[in-house]
Amino acid sequence: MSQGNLFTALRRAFPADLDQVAVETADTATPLHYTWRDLERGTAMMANLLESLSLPPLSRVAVQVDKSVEALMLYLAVLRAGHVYLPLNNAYQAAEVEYFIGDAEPAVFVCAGRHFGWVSTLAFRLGTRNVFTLDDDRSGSLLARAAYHADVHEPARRRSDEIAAIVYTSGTTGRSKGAMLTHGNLLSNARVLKDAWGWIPGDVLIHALPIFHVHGLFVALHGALLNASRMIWFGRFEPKAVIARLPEASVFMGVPTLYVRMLAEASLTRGACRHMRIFISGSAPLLLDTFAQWQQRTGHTLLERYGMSETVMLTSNPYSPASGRRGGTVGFALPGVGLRVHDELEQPLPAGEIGGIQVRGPNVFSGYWRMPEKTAAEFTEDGWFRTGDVGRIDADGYVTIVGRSKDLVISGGYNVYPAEIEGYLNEMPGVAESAVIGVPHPDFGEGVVAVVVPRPGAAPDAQALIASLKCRIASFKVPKSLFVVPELPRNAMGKVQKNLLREQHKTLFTRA
Ligand code: MLC
Ligand code: AMP
Repeated sequence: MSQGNLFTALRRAFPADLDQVAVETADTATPLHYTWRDLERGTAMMANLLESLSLPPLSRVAVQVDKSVEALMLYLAVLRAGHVYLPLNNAYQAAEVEYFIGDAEPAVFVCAGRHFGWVSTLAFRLGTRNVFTLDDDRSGSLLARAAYHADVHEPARRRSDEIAAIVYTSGTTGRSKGAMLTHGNLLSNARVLKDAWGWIPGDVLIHALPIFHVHGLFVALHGALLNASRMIWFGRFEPKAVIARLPEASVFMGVPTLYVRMLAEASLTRGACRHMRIFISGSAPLLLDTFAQWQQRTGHTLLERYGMSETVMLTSNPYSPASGRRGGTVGFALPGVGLRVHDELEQPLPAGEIGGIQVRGPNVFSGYWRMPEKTAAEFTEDGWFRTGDVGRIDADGYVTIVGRSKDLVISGGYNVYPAEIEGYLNEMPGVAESAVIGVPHPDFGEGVVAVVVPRPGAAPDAQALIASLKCRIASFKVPKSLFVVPELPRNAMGKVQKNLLREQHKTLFTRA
C-alpha cells in the first residue's frame, strides 16, 4: 500500500533543525514556544494513545475544544494514527452535538472539560466509548493519558484516497451532511496553494482563525506546516493584539470580518504592515469597500480566494504582480481545478454570463458520509460538483461570485442555514411559520434576521423567541433581530418570497 498519509507529507516538510520554534502562543498568560520536536513528540504520544484504544481503522475522532496548540497536535495525531478527524464548532450546543455523534458514530470524542458532563452522557448513550477532555491551558484527560505513551510513532499507512477528515456542512434542507475529505484532497490542495501564494523560507504566519473549519484548519495550518513556517498563534481573534504582532509576521489569512475589525483600529498603519508579504481573504464575500480601504491604509492589496468545505480551495487571485488582484473577484481557477458556469438546463454558459458554478479536480471531496443519494444529487452526470454558488467567468478567466442558489447566510465567515433555524422556530409555542434571511451587516457581512408568523390567537414575544433559541443552538446562528408579522409574502406557487423580505430589511443593520 503506498504511503499517502497527509501527516507523513507534512512531517517530511519539518525543518532539519527540529529545535526551531514552530508555534508561539500570542494570547496565553505567558508566551509558550513549541518546537518542531514538540509537535513530533506530542503527536506521537497522542497517536500512541489512540492506538492503545484498539479502534477499528478509520474510526472517527470528534473534537469540540477551545483553540490551543495541543488541539492542533490532536488533529495531526488523528491523521498520524490513520483515523478520521471530525472537527466541531465549539459554539454548538447539546442538540447540535447529539446529531453529529448519532450520524458520525465517533469512537472517540474530545471535549472541553466544562462540557464533559453533557457530552459524555450523550456520547455514552449513543455508543461512543471514549470521551477525553482537553482544555486550552494544557490540562485535561487526553494529555494526562497521552503522557504515559511513547514519544515515537510510525505513522499509519494510508492511501491518498482514504478519508482523513469529515467536515459537516448543513444542507439547504434536512440535516447536516458530513463532507468526506481524503488525504489526497487535502495534500494536493495544500501543495497547489503553497505555489500559488508564493510561500518562501522565513515566512511567519499569524494564525487567528478557529481550527474547526476549513479555513483555519486546512488552508492556514497546512500552508504553514508545508513551508516549515513559524506560527504566531492566537486562541481568539483580537484586532489590536493581532496588529501589534504584524511587524514580526509575513502571512495573514482571515475572513472579511477580521479585516473590517482591523480597519477600525488606528494602529493599523503602513508601518505595522511593512514586513508583511501577503494578506489573504476568503470564506465570505469581501466588499470592494474593504478591499479599497485596506489598500489605502496599508499599501497592501488583499488577495481574495474562494473555496468550500467540500472542495477546499477552488480559485485564487494571482500572487504576483499584486496589480493582478482584482477586487470583487475571486481570481482564477487554481491549477488542476476545473471550474465552469452552467445554466438551469445544465448547459455551459459563455464567458461573462451568470450561472451555477460547477467544479472538479483532485481537491473535490469523495462524497457525503453515509448519504449516497445526496452525494449523487450534488454531482452532474459527467462528474462535476455543483457548488450552489452563482457567478461568472470573465473572458480573461477571472471568476466573480454574484450570489448563491443555496439558501445560506454567511455571517462573519460562519454558515447559517435558514432551514435549520426555521425548523427550531416553527416548533416553538405560538409560532405558525417562519422565514430566516440574511441582510447586510457592517461587521459580519450578513446578519441573520427571522420573520415569524404567530398561530391564530397567539402572540409570541420576539425577545422570548430569541432567548429560547439561544438556549438551544450555537449563538452565532441566533437571529440578531426577529419580527412577528401577520403573514409571509408568497408567490403564486405559494413559495415564500425571501427576496422581498431581504429587500424590506436590507438597511436594518446598516442604517445607523
Ligand atoms: C460571534 N458571534 C457571531 C459570529 N461570531 N454572530 C454572528 N456571526 C458570527 N460569525 C456572536 C456570538 O454568538 C456572541 O453572541 C457574540 O458575537 C460575541 O461572540 P465572540 O465569540 O466574542 O465573537 P468574536 O470572538 O468577536 O467572533 C467573531 C469572529 C468569529 C469574526 C472572530 O466569528 C470568527 O472567528 N469567524 C471566522 C469563521 C471562520 O473561520 N470561517 C471559515 C469557514 S471555512 P452573543 O449573543 O452570545 O453575545 C469556509 C470555506 C472557505 O467557509 O472558503 O474558507
Ligand atoms: P463552507 O461550507 O463553510 O465551506 O462555505 C463555503 C461557501 O462560502 C462557498 O460555497 C461560498 O458560498 C462561500 N465563500 C467562500 N469563499 C468566498 C469568497 N471569497 N467570496 C464569496 N463567497 C465565498
